[in-house]
Order: sequence, then C-alpha cells, then structure tokens
Amino acid sequence: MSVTLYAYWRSSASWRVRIGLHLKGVPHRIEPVHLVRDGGEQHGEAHRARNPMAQVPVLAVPDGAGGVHLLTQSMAILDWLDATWPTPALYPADPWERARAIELAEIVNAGTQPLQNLGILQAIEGLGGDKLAWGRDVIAKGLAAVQARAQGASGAFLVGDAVSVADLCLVPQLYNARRFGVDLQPLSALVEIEARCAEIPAFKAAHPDLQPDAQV
Ligand SMILES: N[C@@H](CCC(=O)N[C@@H](CS)C(=O)NCC(=O)O)C(=O)O
Repeated sequence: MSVTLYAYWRSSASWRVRIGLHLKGVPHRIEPVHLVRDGGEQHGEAHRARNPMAQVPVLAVPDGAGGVHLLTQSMAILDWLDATWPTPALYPADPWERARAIELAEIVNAGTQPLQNLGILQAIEGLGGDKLAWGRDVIAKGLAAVQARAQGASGAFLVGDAVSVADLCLVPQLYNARRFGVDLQPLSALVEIEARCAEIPAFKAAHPDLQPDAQV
C-alpha cells in the first residue's frame, strides 16, 4: 500500500508526519499544497474538500475499492501509522512513559503550534499586531514548558532513550523557533536532543529542504 501526504515543505505538522512515514518505511508520495502562493492553495475548493480546516497535512489512504480514505490532524495520522506499522514504535510501551510522550507532544501540538500558525499570524497582522514578536513569545513559552516538563523523563531523546512522538513534534518546532528568532540558549537540552535526531536517516529525509516543493 502506498499513501499520499498532502503537505507543505515548511509546515511543521506535515513534517511530523513525514518523519513518521520515513521512520516506519511506509511507501508514500508527497502532494504539495502551497500555503502562500496566490493566497494559499489550502483555501481552494479542492483542498477544503480534503480538509475543511484548510490546513495540511492530509493523508490519503487507498480504500481497496479504487478510492481513498482521508485523514487529517497530524496526531491522528501518527496514531494510525503507529497502529498499522508498529515498528519502530512512536509511543513508549510503558503506560506512564507513553502518557509523558503525549504530554510533551501536546505542549507543541495543542499549546504552541496553533498559536503561531499561518492563519493566526495573518490575523494578528490584520489587527495591526507584531506577528514576529507574537510568534517568538508563544514559541519560547511552549518550548520552555517542553524542556521543563521533560526533566526526569529524558534520556537520549525527550522520553527515555528511544525516539517518540514527542521528538517528532520537537524538531519542527525548533526549526520554527529559529525562523522567529527565539533565543535557544536557555533551551540547550532540547537543542541537544534535536542534534541527536538530526543524525537519524528518517529525520534527515523529512527535512523541509529535501521536499519536492522546497524553495531553498
Ligand atoms: N492540528 C493540525 C494543525 C495543522 C496546521 O496548523 N497546519 C498548518 C501548517 S503547519 C496549515 O496548514 N496552515 C495553513 C493556514 O493557516 O492557512 C495538525 O496537527 O495537523
């Protein structure tokens, strides 16, 4: 089975899913959705039919009858990938560690990224606000919380010594942190984990610069 990921090279939520696909060796194809050009392809009829939130990622999975099932929300997609291709696991086996990994992932997924999403930044700009200062503040706060909450859980990676869903959320968020000029000095524990992830072939392959729609 080969799946299709509707994605944008710099979308952090798409990036999480790309890492998952590569880690598990899932055959896939990337279908770019340009979030900026001409006001954003995500707002077009074709993409809204895939995702009424007008966002990426969206995963299209063959339904076995010539059509596809669609799945939105990176965390739901990662959960499905993990259940379908269990190795390597994205979630620790121990129930407490599993919950800790989800906790750290959700600080990014629910508590940080949505506040600096493109649509929100455009709205802030429209209201006369400073979108870069806003983005910098919310990312700095979110990542500081990840680092604080990871204490006692981390080993080589955010939770223990194996990559988990928490690391899949961390790496793209750190990339966004740099784009917004967040001071990473106080976040050195996270940057060290990021460096370890960067050595893993799946993380390398999922990097924005290597995507078919990359503009580098
Ligand atoms: N909760 C969603 C978030 C998706 C999301 O925010 N996607 C962003 C890119 S990272 C997007 O498509 N933004 C388009 C826009 O704001 O217009 C997920 O995890 O998939």
